[in-house]
Amino acid sequence: MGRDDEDGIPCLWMRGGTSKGAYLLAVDLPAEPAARDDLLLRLMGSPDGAQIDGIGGADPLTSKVAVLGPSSRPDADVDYLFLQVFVDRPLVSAAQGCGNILAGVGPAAIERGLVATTGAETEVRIHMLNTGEVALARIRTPGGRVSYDGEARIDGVPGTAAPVRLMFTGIEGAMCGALLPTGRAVDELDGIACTLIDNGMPCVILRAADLGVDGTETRAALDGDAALKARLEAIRLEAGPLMGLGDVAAAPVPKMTLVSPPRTGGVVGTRSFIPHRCHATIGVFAAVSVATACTLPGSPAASVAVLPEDEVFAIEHPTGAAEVLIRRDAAGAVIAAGTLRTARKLFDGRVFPRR
Ligand code: NQM
Repeated sequence: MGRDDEDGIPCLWMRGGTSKGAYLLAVDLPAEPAARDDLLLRLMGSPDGAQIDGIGGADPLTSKVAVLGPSSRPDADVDYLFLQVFVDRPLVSAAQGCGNILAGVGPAAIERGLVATTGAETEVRIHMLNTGEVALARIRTPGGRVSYDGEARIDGVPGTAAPVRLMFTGIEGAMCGALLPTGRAVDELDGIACTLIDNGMPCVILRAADLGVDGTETRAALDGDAALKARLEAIRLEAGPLMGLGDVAAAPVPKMTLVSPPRTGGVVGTRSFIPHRCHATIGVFAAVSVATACTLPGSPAASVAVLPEDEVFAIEHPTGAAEVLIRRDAAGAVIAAGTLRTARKLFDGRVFPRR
């Protein structure tokens, strides 16, 4: 039992995009990963489906941690390690990044004095330790303070808030080493055409119709479909080694994303499994990976997608659409991506982990 268990740990509880999590400083946590993860499990209240004895929200989307520290590379301002704390398993994983929690990193880094403001808007270069890439975030900072209020709206979050613009380059193959780790836009797994892709997030992308659903079902309906989930998990376990991720039985990646024709004027419809529960919306890097798959001729996503005239890809999800910006070169290859998110400071205090 460490001193922190008695005195509490400084913690910012924030909404980042359509997720929520604890933003902690590396200096306040044990340096050794096993001890750190043990602390985070106790802090979130895992393993327990209700996370009743911790601050986790009993959902993978609200059981997230951002660990922040001074940048370890000269071309960035802050280091960000994302950790997924499993709800009902004693597991903490760094095997994925998170673009939603990323939206809160700039504000949290400024709040904690890791980054100084530079005017009405502050650009924060975020070194994403999970993948090694640097993301660029633009944060509103009038009068030297983070402003959370504003006019930006994202589907899945009620009301409006200050915009957080995020830009990424060089994220292809972030975890798998290549955009298409098998070298193909289509692989057949368990008789289903799949795209195994990683443009910031390892994803397996399959047509909903090929699995006997139409892709407009609610999150609850899909979560209740045990046969569908078993089939998806079988495909996922087969995909992991093919994607260079090894045995993924205890890993949160790859995500499994069902695609279908767009219904509300967007590019494509999605239902994303992360990986064992259906997402309420879709992850940021998952949306970038899906958008990229839509541009690959012959892929399951391309077969149902309606590509936009411009760079804005609206990726439809259960509660609306996530807009991602996809920049392509003359040959059609994706060279940069971005998105608009919002974030909000919900609570700043000390958290007392269960002993
Ligand atoms: O794909 C959930 C989320 C995410 C991850 C998940 C994310 C991303 O919505 O970048 O944002 O995929 O587990 O927070």
